[in-house]
Amino acid sequence: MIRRIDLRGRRASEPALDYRAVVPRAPFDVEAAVDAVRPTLDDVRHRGAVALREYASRWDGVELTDIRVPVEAMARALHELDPDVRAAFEESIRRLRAVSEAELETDTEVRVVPGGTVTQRLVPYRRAGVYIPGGVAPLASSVVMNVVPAQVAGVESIALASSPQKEYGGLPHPTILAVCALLGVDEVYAAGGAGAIAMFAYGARAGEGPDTEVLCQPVDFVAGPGRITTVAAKRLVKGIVGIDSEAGPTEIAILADDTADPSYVAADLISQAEHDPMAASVLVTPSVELATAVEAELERQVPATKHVQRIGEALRGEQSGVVLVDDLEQGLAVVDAYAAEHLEIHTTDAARWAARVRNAGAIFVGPWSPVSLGDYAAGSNHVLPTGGCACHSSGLSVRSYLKAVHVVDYDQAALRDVAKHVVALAEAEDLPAHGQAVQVRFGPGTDGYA
Ligand code: HSO
Ligand code: ZN
Repeated sequence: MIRRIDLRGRRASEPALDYRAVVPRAPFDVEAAVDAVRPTLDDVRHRGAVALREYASRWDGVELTDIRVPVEAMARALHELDPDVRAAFEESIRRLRAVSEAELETDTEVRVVPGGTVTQRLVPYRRAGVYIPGGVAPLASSVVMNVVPAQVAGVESIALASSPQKEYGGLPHPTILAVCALLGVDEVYAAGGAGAIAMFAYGARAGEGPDTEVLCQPVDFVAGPGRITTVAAKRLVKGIVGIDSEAGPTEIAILADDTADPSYVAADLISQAEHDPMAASVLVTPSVELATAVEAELERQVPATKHVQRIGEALRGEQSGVVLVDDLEQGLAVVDAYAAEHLEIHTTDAARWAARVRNAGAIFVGPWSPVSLGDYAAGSNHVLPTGGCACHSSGLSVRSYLKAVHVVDYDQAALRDVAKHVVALAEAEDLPAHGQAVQVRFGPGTDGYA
């Protein structure tokens, strides 16, 4: 069901960095998809809604008259939402909002010298576009995860797109629409994948030609998960707009010792395998007994799951495995090299091991903090870096929707005081006009001259 990778005894000869080469990793070649989506982006850029309607017909099998979803559709979806599911979303929103509000940083003003300050002002993007995939599993929880931090950051205009569903008369999935209503997002489009990303980046007109009315204004920042084509489209528009980190197939790594409960470990490995045949489930343990017990649990639990086919494929895939290590110290080096999107720690002193982890999208400590809790209702965000990107990137948060602007405010005396240094540095770089721009403010013979 799941392969074993035995790293025992190999630590001395291989520094931690080499573990990157031996840990299992899903092939996810975004570059290969870039060329395939480029024509779609150009098409939407030039033909706006006309192109989006053609794609809806070709890819989603629906004939759309309107790409923009009427607000009544959102209200209706919320009205029809199962009350238990509504209560669950409300709690999920409440927790993430509480965490996000606490994370909102304030501006920092530094008085560098008397009369000279530099302030870092945090400014939200004016307008953000959120894309939510609507296909196999309509991830309505991702609406919460993308929209709540944007709202807390103060983004004043939020547009959301999700692919039109034949089953629902060409509207996005009703649960997605209901969550939009719960969050007060009223600008929603029935547009999928690369087409939606192009619409956000370039804006789109309702018809062909520059005189037709605008369907969607361009945004400053695009967030949201998607298939490889959506990721490729985001890579192509990066620079025209800001984007959140590129998200590939989901990953879970579990660092566990012999105190771990094999049924919990197996269930958690299965939970993320449920997303995608390409999802990665990795157990790292020094305990052969635990490894054997977890493998037995997988054999027992997987056949009872609803999505047995894709779970089986994910667990059998080259991206998944049970990694045997000499001890937890080596295990820590391995999980750090792997840099999982989600890392669970099931060991004695789990919090102490967790504190030593450098690379992970999010860390789940102990037996009562499974990844599924974080997926829905912990208060943390489930949009996290995958594919080893946790070495350099963070999960989505309020900070993702803010940019920092330095505001420089010096008075005459403070500028005069530093003028000679500015002039010296300008001359060292052979850019004397830079120095002159300071010197011109002070007459000859003042301290402003070098
Ligand atoms: N585990 C996914 C998020 C998700 N799970 C949404 C269920 N719904 C990536 O972190
Ligand atoms: Zn999940």
